[in-house]
Amino acid sequence: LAIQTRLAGAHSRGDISLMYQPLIDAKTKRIIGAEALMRWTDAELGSIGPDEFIPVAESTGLIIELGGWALDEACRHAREWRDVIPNFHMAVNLSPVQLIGSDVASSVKSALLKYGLEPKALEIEITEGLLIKDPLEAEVTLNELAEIGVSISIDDFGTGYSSLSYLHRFPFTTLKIDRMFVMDLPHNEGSRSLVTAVLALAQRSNLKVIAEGVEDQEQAQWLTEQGCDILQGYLFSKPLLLDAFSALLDNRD
Ligand code: G
Ligand code: G
Ligand code: G
Ligand code: MN
Ligand code: NA
Repeated sequence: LAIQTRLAGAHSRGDISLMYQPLIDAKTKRIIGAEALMRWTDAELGSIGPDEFIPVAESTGLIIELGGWALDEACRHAREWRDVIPNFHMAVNLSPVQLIGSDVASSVKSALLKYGLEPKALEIEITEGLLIKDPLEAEVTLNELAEIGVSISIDDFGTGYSSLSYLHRFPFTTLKIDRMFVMDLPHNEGSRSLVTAVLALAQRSNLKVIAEGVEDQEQAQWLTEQGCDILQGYLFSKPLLLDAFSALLDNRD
């Protein structure tokens, strides 16, 4: 309850921020984008992770305000960073609550227009919860987003209950392999065959693949050899504050 009360005023106090984790082109090992990740530091409660406060924000409906702000903020910086890296794209997490309970296609359109950002510079990440709970509503909203021309990725792929048929039913452009499957690569036989199968499926379906939680060179090399497009993880960088991310782009070789 303390969390719920404090969270209600967090945004207006300026206690909510975004961090940016680099997305790395597997072939060139260069930064080609970022995932925006929300952070909350409260004066009384300290720093609280999104795994803890996002569910609270979802159950109170506050996620619509917070998520709308995050979308705007991420688009603003994507526009700046696109001047530094021509094909830069920004990935933003959207909660199922935003997808169902708000006109998210309009918010996306406004944010792109406001900052003069090309649709393909924005990638919307969604988890599969929504697809299971309300597939009809999800289909309508995701088709609206696809119509705008933004990329749509399925986050945490492999951890939930989505069947492979979802990949065809919904207009996904990108699949993010959850770090649970990346963690034991390349030595664990089970992870290896799962990731190989996912990459083959993605190639046949024209989906881009991002591997999350890449922590060592061996994983990066194996994933690159198998045809994974984009790598994300502590090997390259942890999520960074705005200024640190800008500095990384300015100082790249
Ligand atoms: O060297 P530094 O700690 O700033 O690099 C952070 C990480 O970002 C490195 O692991 C590096 O591999 C990765 N990276 C990806 N693309 C680039 C780039 O274009 N320039 C630099 N300097 N680092 C990059
Ligand atoms: O940043 P971290 O890796 O700790 O994120 C943990 C979880 O919180 C991830 O599943 C991530 O998708 C989610 N998350 C982080 N930022 C946001 C956000 O802005 N909106 C939503 N809906 N989820 C987020
Ligand atoms: O949206 P999603 O749940 O995928 O958010 C990514 C989460 O994974 C963030 O909380 C981020 O801080 C975390 N993360 C990013 N890279 C790594 C990594 O290499 N290892 C681990 N353990 N966590 C990571
Ligand atoms: Mn994500
Ligand atoms: Na994920």
